[in-house]
Amino acid sequence: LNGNTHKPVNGDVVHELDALIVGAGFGGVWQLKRLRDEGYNVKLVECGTDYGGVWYWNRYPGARVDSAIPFYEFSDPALWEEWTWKQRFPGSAELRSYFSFVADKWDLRKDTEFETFVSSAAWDDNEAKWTIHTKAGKVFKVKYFLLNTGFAAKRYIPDWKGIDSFKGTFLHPSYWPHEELDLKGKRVAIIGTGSTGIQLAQELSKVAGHLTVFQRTCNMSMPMRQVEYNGPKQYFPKAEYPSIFEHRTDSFSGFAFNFLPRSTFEDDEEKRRKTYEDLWAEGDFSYWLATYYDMLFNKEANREAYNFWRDKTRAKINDPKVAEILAPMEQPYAFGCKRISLENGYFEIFNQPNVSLVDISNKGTPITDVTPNGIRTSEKEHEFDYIICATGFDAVTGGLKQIDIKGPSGESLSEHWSKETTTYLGMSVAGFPNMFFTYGPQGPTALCNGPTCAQLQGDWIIKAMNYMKEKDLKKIECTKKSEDDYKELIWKLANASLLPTVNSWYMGTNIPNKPREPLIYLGGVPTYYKTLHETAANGYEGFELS
Ligand code: N01
Repeated sequence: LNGNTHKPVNGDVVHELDALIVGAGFGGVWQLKRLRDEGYNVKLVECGTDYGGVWYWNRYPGARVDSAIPFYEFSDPALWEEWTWKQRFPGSAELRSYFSFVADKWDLRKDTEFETFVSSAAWDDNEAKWTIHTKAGKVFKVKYFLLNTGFAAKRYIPDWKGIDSFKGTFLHPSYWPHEELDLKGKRVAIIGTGSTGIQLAQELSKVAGHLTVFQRTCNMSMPMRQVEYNGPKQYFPKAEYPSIFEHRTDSFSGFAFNFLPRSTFEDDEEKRRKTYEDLWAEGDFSYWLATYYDMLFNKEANREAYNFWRDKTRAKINDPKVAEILAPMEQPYAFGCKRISLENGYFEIFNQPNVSLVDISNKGTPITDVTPNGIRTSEKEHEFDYIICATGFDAVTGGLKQIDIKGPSGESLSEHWSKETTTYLGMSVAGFPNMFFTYGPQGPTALCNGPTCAQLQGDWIIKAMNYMKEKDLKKIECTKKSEDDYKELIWKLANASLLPTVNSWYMGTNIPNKPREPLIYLGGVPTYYKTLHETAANGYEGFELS
């Protein structure tokens, strides 16, 4: 380490830095690059063995981003002028190659420590610094504690009885083995049909002897129009990139598209149908995030969007009983209020003889336990060699709460958030000075393209740190009032939409006993960006600086 070190009385070597960044995904990598450019003495620590964040961990077959390039990359010309993608929606391995390229280009490795899990952090008010401990016993003392742990740092596996008794292999996809698994001819179960379950099912249906998909709730997944590139030509000419990157923050979700400036029923049926067909044909999130502006807010408008999706989807499925489980005639929940996935032949796999679907909703045959041979539902025991538990994450807050972070009062972040999650601007918490996080609770997070959010929030944090430096200040902390007001805003925005009507990780309801609350800021990226800008322009309004 290049930072100053000294030995305190207890014998620990303490590494002194301006800032410690946790997490080597888009957020952490951007901050390391930017803070170093600004002259800060800073390190990045990561518990994996390489860069990539979710793409480091999620290497299951078929893992692929469903945000198109060039939106899903950094805006630095030093990168995009040289880098070319092989696919419009790159796979996990290509994304890891991209991160390696970025690390070399920005010379990040000398300031990154891998296999380093931050286990605790405590604020010392006298010194106005964080003391941070890693699992391996390393100690850092820093002015700023910058958490970029992402929304999916803590896996979730339901506590079914008998999991440990299973004699085959039980896997969570985000811990997929680095060596290839030979599933040829094997009996494979996938539990869960979120983005992960869908991507895995598409791939494993090609190799498994028999694949059984256990679905509790249908996924209103839409087609992904993949494009392959064999040379420098990309989806958009590179000459357009500066403008594309500049305008990412003008879009509700940090891409290039915005909702249509008219409501669903302003168009007659024919025009509406044509609009839906055009958006559908684009093959990315357009049908979700570039459709009529009232789709996420008005029940009837939402039903119209659902019905179009349902009919398109049912047309792909041969067996009407299977179609009724995958795309019910009666709308089961508000379209787009649970994360939409992009699929590539997912629904068609259920026409194959080696694939079956089990409805584990309350209307079907729920899972009762895991047995030595497989999975028991309320109907029967299903036997497997592999059980893949694609049941998601203690999303958004789980990764932060699993670190024992204590503010000056001695209260931990986990205690602070035990009944409800409170933040200011989705980046800071009252009682936890000089600590910021990105892509976390009450930011645009899940409704924002990852790199857009990483840059937007990272730049704001760095600007705040620069302001502190200029004014020779030591401590920045949001007030309880600003936190309370912000929470009210989060609820107000959510309540104006259909989001709270649906169970999903957006609302924290995927984890038993987790508070039911909106974890995402629903005002859209442009409004969020404006708020951040105004807060900074007003001398960091809502924060106490000393
Ligand atoms: O997790 P999920 P994920 N019994 O929480 C089911 C991003 N991502 O890993 O809907 C039975 O979405 C659960 O059922 P239900 C993306 O943002 C992106 O798939 O709660 N089933 C659901 O079907 C995504 O949203 C990409 O009824 C249980 C599934 O498990 C986020 O990561 C790729 C259950 C969990 O789905 C998380 O996705 C992958 C139980 N007790 C992920 N508990 C791309 O970019 C849960 N389930 C493409």
